Amino acid sequence: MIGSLFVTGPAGTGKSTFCSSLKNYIQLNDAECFTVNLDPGAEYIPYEPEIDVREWISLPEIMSDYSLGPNGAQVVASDLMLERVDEIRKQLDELDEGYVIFDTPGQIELFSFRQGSIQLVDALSDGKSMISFLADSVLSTTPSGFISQKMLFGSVFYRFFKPMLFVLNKSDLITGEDISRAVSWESDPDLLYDALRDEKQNMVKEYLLEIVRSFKESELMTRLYSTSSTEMSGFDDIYSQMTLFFLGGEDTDTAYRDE
Ligand SMILES: Nc1nc2c(ncn2[C@@H]2O[C@H](COP(=O)(O)OP(=O)(O)OP(=O)(O)O)[C@@H](O)[C@H]2O)c(=O)[nH]1
Ligand SMILES: [Mg+2]
Repeated sequence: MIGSLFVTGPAGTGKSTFCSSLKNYIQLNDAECFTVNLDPGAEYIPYEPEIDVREWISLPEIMSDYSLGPNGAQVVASDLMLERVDEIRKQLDELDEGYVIFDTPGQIELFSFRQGSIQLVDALSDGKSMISFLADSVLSTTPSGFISQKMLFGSVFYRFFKPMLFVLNKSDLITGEDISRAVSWESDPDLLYDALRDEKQNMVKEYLLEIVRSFKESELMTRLYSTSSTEMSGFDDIYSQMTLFFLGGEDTDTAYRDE
């Protein structure tokens, strides 16, 4: 394994399609790349995963065995995935050398908020791994919406303490101006602060301004990458960050948990 990337983000932000597009992009650049579906509840995925947890875990079976509804069954499925980690690992070890992209469940809390996911990520990575967080592009056009995505990003970061890629996915749905503005908010929190002060959100303004202040003090402000699977854009930046991290170059990982 050259390196692993876990693709996270809120439901419907395009995670599975992103996995598919990134895999295609990497293969077009003459590197091996494999995909692993870690979403037991996926009904349709837009790529052929080399490894698929649905081989071991069936949501309909969990619902009937445990008398659970779909959400309760997803929680049990997340825990059962941990019990299958050796089998997933065995299949990973049989793959050729290459990048491995992991698609995670639609409901962000099932993967990103659960303690067991740390063990899962560690067991399925060879030391170094990265996590991408796909933000909702339309939500991210307003300062308050951007902050809501950033808070979720922070929850994922503080769960895993891994190098993160903050991605404005489905960027084709918003204007070039919206993209530039969001990118500038990420690189300069003062601009986010000023934009937020101008937004008519009086009830919560003070609270959100405090959050931006705390972002400024933290490691949470990184860099925002925009991607679109529809336009096949932005994957060059994602891939170059992956090669930089996994194949050397700059030492980008010293602040993190497992290095
Ligand atoms: N416009 C646009 N639509 C996209 C893009 N990527 C994915 N979609 C669409 O968004 C919808 C959801 O895409 P998925 O890839 O299934 O998203 P997901 O985050 O994996 O969804 P869940 O796993 O159910 O949370 C599908 O209809 C995709 O065709 C994109 O870059 N641009
Ligand atoms: Mg998906």
